[in-house]
Amino acid sequence: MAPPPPRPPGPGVEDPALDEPTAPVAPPPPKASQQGPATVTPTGAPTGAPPEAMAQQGEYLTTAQGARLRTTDHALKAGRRGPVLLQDHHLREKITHFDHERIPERVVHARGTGAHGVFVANGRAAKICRAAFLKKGVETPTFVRFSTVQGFRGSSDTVRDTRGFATKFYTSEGNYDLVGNNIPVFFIQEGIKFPDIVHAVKPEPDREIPQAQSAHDTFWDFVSLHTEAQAHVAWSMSDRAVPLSYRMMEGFGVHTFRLINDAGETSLVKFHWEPRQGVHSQVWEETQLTAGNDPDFHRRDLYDAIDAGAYPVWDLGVQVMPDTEDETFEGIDLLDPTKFVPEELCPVEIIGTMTLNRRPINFFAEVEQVMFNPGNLVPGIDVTNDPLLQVRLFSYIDTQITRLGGPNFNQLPINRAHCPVNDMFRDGFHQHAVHGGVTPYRPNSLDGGNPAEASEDSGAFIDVPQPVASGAKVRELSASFDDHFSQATLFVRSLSEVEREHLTRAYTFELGKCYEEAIRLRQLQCLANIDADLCAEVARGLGLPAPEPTVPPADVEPSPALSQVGGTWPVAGRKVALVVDADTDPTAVQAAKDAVTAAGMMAFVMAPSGGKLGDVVVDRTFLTAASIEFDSLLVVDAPAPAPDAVPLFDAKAGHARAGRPVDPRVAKLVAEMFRHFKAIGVASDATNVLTAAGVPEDAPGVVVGEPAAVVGKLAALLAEHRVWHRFGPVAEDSD
Ligand code: HDD
Repeated sequence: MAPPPPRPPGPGVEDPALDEPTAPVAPPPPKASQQGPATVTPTGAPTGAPPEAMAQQGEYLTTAQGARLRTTDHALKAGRRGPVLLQDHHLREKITHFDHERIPERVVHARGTGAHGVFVANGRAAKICRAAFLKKGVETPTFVRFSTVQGFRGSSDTVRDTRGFATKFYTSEGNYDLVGNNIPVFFIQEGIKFPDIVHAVKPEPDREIPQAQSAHDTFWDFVSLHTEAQAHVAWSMSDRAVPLSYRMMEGFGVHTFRLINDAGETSLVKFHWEPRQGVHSQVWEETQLTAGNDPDFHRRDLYDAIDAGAYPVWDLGVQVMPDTEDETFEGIDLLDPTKFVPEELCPVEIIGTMTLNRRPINFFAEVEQVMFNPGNLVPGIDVTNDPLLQVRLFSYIDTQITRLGGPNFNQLPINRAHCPVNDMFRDGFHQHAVHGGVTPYRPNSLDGGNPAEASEDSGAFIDVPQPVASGAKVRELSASFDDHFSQATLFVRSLSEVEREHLTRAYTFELGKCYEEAIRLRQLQCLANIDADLCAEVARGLGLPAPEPTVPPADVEPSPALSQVGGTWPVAGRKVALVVDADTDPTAVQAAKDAVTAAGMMAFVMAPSGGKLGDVVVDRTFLTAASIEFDSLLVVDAPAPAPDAVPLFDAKAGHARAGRPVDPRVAKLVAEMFRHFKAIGVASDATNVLTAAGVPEDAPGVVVGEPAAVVGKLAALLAEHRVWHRFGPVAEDSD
């Protein structure tokens, strides 16, 4: 029989556990890779305190007022067994603070991930733009937040969705925010419709489902009625909406912006971020498995890569177009945000490079509290009359008042400009600055006239004096906005065969999830106007008739630049799993690992259980890892089943097809990677894993040989991202 628990000490008896104060411990210094942005006051003066001094100070636990605390584990009570006293000021401050820890999540783009970086200009933009940060060789600190749009803050990373790509440049002339997406067109032409599209895509209001999905009635109801959305929808149904990682996404400023140079000449531009890592996506089944296996997949991937020193790099490019009176280029209305300009018509010129090299120190303080605003502009960059952009200029400041609790959000360290700020804004909730002087107005005589107004020569932001069209006030758009289908057609016809197949399945899947047949039929009508074959294929999948077009599909020239397939890309930072058994020779494992690392990729040793094999650390076990985590696989040794070690998996299933039995978790891993078009390497004496997984030894993208030699072939396959021809000319992913 177990001994009875010790009796609590009676009234007035000291509890020995309380008697021992804990030994003083200095706060942990921030890691070298995690320095915060320069800390300056909102008026630009250095605070004199390093960033970490804003957080934990001193060795002792204190109240918020700095009084040292005896304990934070026991409330003040009227006797050991008595009620808790209202008098306990520390208890109340602790619980009150906790009660208010959560802030409203972003109304869109709630789920996101951020990192610090640096942008280096190559100077090629200087001829079109006077911005100081675009002059040759200038280095500018940046902070980027990637996001999904539709889901809640706790939703999964790998849902089908547009991704946000928002960059803050802390320039010497003020903060410049490029608040873009990974898709170059937008759902709607006017900002006034933004609440409507967001209401339509968010979970339906009666049951609040589905989470982070567009595959439901209200979304398709909206986009089939507001047919201007069809181009963005086509991109959303493509592989672009299921990126493999944030590192492998393009970014687009979407709108056309107006740049002005030192000579006062203007041009119209579209911004592009081009990842050096290539533009790569997951296949559909992979996204679904990832959502369950690792909902934080994209966040983890970004931070793992930065920690491993595989810093992601993007080139910033511009398409430069003449600033003509009608603001069109090759017949494309540059003010219509549902249109993009094909690179074949206007090439992208690279003007600088951004490297993300630092994780946030504290996710809430930085990623959650960062705010972006398309109106954060610097001299040389101005907006256009794009009716979507114009409304954004209002929305982003307004939303922070609720989200960040008042008008002083620009004073938060992550949002502060790195140049002097002297703004005459005063007071308000959460005012951090101790403003001196008596004249937050100007002109004044009492503070010596400070602050002064700048001239163009002293760096003032001058709005481009663009003529405004005269005419009556109207709630209308120009006729060029009426073309809703031609760019969807252009996009669809530019895809490779495998991408086109994925697109068809995505439309069929999403519309198949709608309950209302009228909505499916209406969207099929839109597809008929985009591309008759696509419409017919989707209609067949839905078991519905394909309608005739109401507008004949446009006769467009495809843009090969839109396809993600057919090139080769660097393999640096790609992830390779090395499968070994519990008794594999550590020398062989180390040799395989060295070969993977030498090829610039990341190696993860995967074994039946954790610990070490000789001196080689086991990074993943068969229980903790999943195929979705890796880009490629090398079976160094075929692991036999170990039923005792796998209580969460039915070890009797799946391994007994033929040959030596194989751990079924490895057979599953290989089968999934095979279905997902991933390159698979197998040591010559481990081919029984292929048999167990039902994978033919001579299938495309399966390499058998000595592990070190196999690595080179895997790298070559990985450079093409996936083995798309594995299942014949048209790919068969398994959804
Ligand atoms: Fe927006 C957030 C991108 C149209 C209103 N938007 C937000 C973010 C990105 C974009 C990347 C996340 C910023 C962050 O990480 O904090 N939004 C776009 C793009 C658009 C666009 C590329 C079209 C080209 N947005 C748009 C319109 C409106 C908004 C038309 C309103 C009329 N967007 C917002 C917002 C958000 C936002 C509600 C939510 C949180 C925030 O701003 O700070 O104000």
